[in-house]
This record gives sequence, structure tokens and C-alpha cells, in this order.
Amino acid sequence: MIQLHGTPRSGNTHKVRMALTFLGLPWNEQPTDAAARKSDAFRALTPMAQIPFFIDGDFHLRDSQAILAYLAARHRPGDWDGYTAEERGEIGVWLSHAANEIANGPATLRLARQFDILIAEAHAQAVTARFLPVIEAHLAQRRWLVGDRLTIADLAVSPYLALAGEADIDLADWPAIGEWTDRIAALPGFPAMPGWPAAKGAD
Ligand SMILES: N[C@@H](CCC(=O)N[C@@H](CS)C(=O)NCC(=O)O)C(=O)O
Repeated sequence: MIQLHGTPRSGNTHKVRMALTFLGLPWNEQPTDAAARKSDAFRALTPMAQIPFFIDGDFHLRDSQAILAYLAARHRPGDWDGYTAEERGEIGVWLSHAANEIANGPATLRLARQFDILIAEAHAQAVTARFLPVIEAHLAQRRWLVGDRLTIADLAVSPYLALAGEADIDLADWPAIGEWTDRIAALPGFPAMPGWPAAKGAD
């Protein structure tokens, strides 16, 4: 059975948790808090010693974006990772934003506020201020980041924006982003996480 190492409040883990749940795959979660990540056993599994860490039989994979790409290729080719070269390119843009602007912007601001981690506050604020208007304008015109359906772009980008309140970012200022994260939280079977509940109407 698939094993996912993570913690309940890790947005990066939640990307994979959403994918596994929406796919309806059998899987279990291995709680891997900061102390467990420092253990020799975990370091032996994955040299970055980060979560999410994913095990599917003999196959091991780190990095939330990479795990989403693997799951899409294996279980929802085309639908989740793009049918055309154009869609694949556009999905790649958002996966890169997840690993760069979101990780270094809103996710970093949340680390400082929720986990007392020292950050370069001005840089994280500047990255956030540059990125949020871009995705807000994009989502004001459409329901999903790429195409007219959920893809791994939405799964990769959404958690740290849904958790923006925990970074002292008010989503009331970014209505299209808020409506989109609500749309994801209303999908059938959406797995809630602390700070991101299922939306009304979701099962
Ligand atoms: N690029 C990685 C980043 C993963 C990451 O930063 N994970 C955090 C928890 S959400 C972590 O393990 N932090 C502990 C550390 O970096 O030592 C991904 O997208 O999965």
C-alpha cells in the first residue's frame, strides 16, 4: 500500500493527500514530525529529510510537485497533467510557482507566524506582493488554473493560498483566489486539514 510521510499541518503534504484521496487509492499516512525527520531512519530513506515523502512499493519519491506529477502520469494521464503540449506547458508554470513564489512567499510568511521560524520577512512579503495579483487576475477569468477542470496545477498551488489567513494574508482582498480555494474544498471527498475545512455542500 502507498505510504505518505507527512504531518497534519504541512501544506506540501496536503497536496499529495488531496491527490490520493481524489484518486480513491488505498494509502496510509506515516506521521513524521520534526523530531522524526531528524532521525537516522528517515534520513536514510530520503536525503533531504523533508515531507512529503512517498512510497509506492519499491518506488520512493520526494517533493510534492514531483509526487503529483507521478500520480497524474500513473492514474490520470492527460486529465490531471495535460492533454496537449500547451496544457502541459501551462501546468508546468504553476508547478514552478508552487515551488518558488508560493514556497518563498505565503508559505514562508506562515512558517514565521505559525511555527516561530526566522525568515527574511521583507523578501517573503515582496515575493507575495508580486505573485498574488498575478494569480488573482488569472482566476478572475476562469474556474481552474489550466483548462476547464481540476489538474495537478490546482493541487500544487492551492494549499498555501487556502491557508493564507495563517500567514496574515486576508483572502477578502483576493476574492478570486478565495472562491477558487472554496471550489476545491467543495469537491466531493475533499480531505480537510487544520486551517482548510471542507466547504459547505462538500461531502
Ligand atoms: N520542495 C519540497 C519542499 C518540502 C518541504 O519544505 N517540506 C517541509 C514541511 S512542509 C519540511 O520537510 N521541512 C523540514 C526541513 O526542510 O527540514 C516539496 O514541495 O515537497
